[in-house]
Amino acid sequence: MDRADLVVVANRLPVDRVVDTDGTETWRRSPGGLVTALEQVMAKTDGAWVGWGGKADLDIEPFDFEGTLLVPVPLSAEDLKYYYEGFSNGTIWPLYHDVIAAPVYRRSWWDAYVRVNRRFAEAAAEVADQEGFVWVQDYQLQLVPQMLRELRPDLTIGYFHHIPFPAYGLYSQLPWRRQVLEGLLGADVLGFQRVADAGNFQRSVRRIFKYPTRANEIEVPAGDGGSRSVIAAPFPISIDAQAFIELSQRPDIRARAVEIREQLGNPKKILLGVDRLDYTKGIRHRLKAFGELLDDGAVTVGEVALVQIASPSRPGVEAYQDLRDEIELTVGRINGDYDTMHHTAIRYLHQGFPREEMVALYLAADVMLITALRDGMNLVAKEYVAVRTDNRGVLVLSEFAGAADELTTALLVNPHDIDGMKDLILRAINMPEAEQSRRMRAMRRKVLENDVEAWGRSFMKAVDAVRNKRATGAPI
Ligand code: GDG
Repeated sequence: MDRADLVVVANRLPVDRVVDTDGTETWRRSPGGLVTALEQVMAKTDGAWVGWGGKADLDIEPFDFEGTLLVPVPLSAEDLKYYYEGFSNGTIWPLYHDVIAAPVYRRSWWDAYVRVNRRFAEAAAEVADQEGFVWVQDYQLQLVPQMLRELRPDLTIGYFHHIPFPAYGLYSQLPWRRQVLEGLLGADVLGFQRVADAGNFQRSVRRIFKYPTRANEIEVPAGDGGSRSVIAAPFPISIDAQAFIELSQRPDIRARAVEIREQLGNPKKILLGVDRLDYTKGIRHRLKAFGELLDDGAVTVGEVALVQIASPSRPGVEAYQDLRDEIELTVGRINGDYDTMHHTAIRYLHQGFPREEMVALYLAADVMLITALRDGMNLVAKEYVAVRTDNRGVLVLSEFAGAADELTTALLVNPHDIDGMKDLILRAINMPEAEQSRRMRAMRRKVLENDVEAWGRSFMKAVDAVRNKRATGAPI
């Protein structure tokens, strides 16, 4: 097998399997954000990508896709149930999002997590070139850095954590808290979304292992009696802002934005929510605030419409099934109380849409509502801002989303404070254009300057610093 000097390891490969009308199976680039985020980094070298192919028991040989070697990792139905739906999304996801839902601690899930992480580490060890760089992605693979270091001490290893890292008081619940930290500390560079996430991680390391830390560096004892320094720092992820701007300029997409408003019955103000259907996103809180505004008579159906896209997510996990039921009951009640023959209060769509349609929705929306209870970054916030080239529109943004650290001129909201959220929604609906423009301009500057390419560059700069020090034999 060809070896690669840059290897990305992620839960999923960056492609989806598609079956043509004649029954032949091909691969298509997935629309996901991670793919675009890493595209520019990958384009510069002969890269490989290790990940699951998207179907249980799919066991196929590595293959080339548009210049990248894709290395499929087979996962059985049981692996998916225990490692993916179980430990990743039933234990780590809720624990790391401040226990919004109760994490479940099950030893059989942990065993599967260890087993599957080892499989990913072995696949990466096999494909990485001598002294190459391996970049591990996200919470499903926290043990891979250390496993990989043991297999291949010559490699430089990076890890990026897309979700929050919780405070020690919560993290310490995890029965395997030592093993997970050891796994992560196998990396040379650990990237987090916010300053607070990197800080929480460092504090957990200090509390559990007593390793000394200085600024972004952690001194980890090495086997030879010496030590090795691990960088743990914030690298806030971003979007391909230019690609979104280009879409927003397309005449067909602009026409579609106008059409969306017409199809909603030409309300004066369109409010929009776009989320994976996930309990971290605060969809229930948003609906509660909007429902109360209708009850109070502060907004009226026909004048204001809320469009809520809730893209289907993790349907195999019980908490997601319950959330869906709860949201659909609430939407049904509100619409039942307030819809007319011509207008709806909430246009709720439990569907995924092409990116073009998402951009048309962003263009149509006067107010974007992001009310996550906890969110690593929230790319939707940055996408909305990027496409508002006329500097109009209002972003209501949760303080608990990573994006709030950068988009400081959004209307920042505490989604737990329903009265506060109602006030802010009204303020957004009534905001004068001059104020919209002042706030939006500042946010657009941030997103355009700190796009995903800049994110990749800054992470790679930290990696190169480690590699250079190693090459010159200087202590890291
Ligand atoms: C995790 C972290 C962090 C959504 N529905 C559709 C669709 N989307 C796209 C959005 C956006 C992406 O999916 C969602 O990204 P978010 O950042 O909002 O949230 P998560 O999925 O939870 O992502 C998060 C992120 O990783 C990156 O590090 O920011 O905090 O939780 O790009 O536009 N895209 C299309 N159709 C849909 O129906 N085409």
